Amino acid sequence: MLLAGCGGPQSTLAPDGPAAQAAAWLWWGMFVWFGLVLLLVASLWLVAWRRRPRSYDAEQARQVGLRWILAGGVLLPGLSILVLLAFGIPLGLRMLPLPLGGPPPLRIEVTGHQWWWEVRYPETGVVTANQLILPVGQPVDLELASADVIHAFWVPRLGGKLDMLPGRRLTMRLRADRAGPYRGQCAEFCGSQHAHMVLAVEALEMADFNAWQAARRVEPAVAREHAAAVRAFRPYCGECHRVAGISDGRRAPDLSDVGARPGLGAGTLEMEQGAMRRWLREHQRLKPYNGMPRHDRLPEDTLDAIAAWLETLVP
Ligand code: HEC
Ligand SMILES: [Cu+2]
Repeated sequence: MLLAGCGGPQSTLAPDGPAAQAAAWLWWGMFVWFGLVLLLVASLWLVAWRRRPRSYDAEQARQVGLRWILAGGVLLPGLSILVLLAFGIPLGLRMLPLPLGGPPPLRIEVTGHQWWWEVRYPETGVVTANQLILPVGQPVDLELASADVIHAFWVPRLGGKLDMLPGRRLTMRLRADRAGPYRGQCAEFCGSQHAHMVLAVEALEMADFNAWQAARRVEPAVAREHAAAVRAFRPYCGECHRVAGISDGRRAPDLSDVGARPGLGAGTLEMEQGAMRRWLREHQRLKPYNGMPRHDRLPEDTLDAIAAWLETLVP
């Protein structure tokens, strides 16, 4: 059980990029150094325990006490902090968005909402939610912000953690060295559904990434069997949600590619058979107090028709 945190999709100890590698080194450095300090203190304690007590007069006792305070309370912590700074500052520099020699890195805007993630690619105008698609092997500058309270961006296998603050944009540079899914999680308590604020990260080979961006710029045509669902969606759901070419709501996750997401409700439901229908009917039970009202006004078969259409929205 003690080793359970040492692996898996969200482990800092399984880094897959330079920023995460630096954080992992720092972790191991701290582990070794504090292990040594623990050993030292525990050995001193054993020695003190086994030794016969000596008798001091008041002045000697003051001297000995002072020596321990200086060594154990000033020197040892001071040295520990110096070692950590000497080790940590160069590693920290690797996480900063410093200018590179070549062309500037790809920019992606990630905004935290209670309780979902908005993801924008300003260069192409592509928007998605609750998932972050990255190219492999490329440095990426994530511009982090919040629309309401303080959230924190953290994909432990790719990099450090950075707060997302209302009214400010902070930049984090990441690079994923391997293709594949990673898991991120809001890392600053942001309300009752904070735990249901998972970010599905997917690193794609450059060609696949470009293909995804290109596919996302084509507005999907609506098949005839979904026309009624779209008519019901546009005036009500469309107030909050955007679907490219259909509606332009900005208060809720962009749904233009919702059918291709690995989950719904930022990690609340896996995207499996029937998940969309279940989410639309039961979202306030599955994720209480989330920002979407109950859809009681809509007949259930309309809701199911909308779910069937949304499932077809894949890039
Ligand atoms: C008042 C605004 C509002 C309205 C109206 C609204 N939604 Fe939502 N919707 C939200 C918010 C906010 C979320 C994010 C909830 C969360 O995960 O915390 C959401 C989430 C969703 C999601 C999950 C997206 C994802 O990636 O996890 C789907 C699907 C969805 N809504 C569909 C609909 C449909 C269909 C309708 C109309 C029947 C609708 N919504 C009406 C605000 C709204
Ligand atoms: Cu949070």
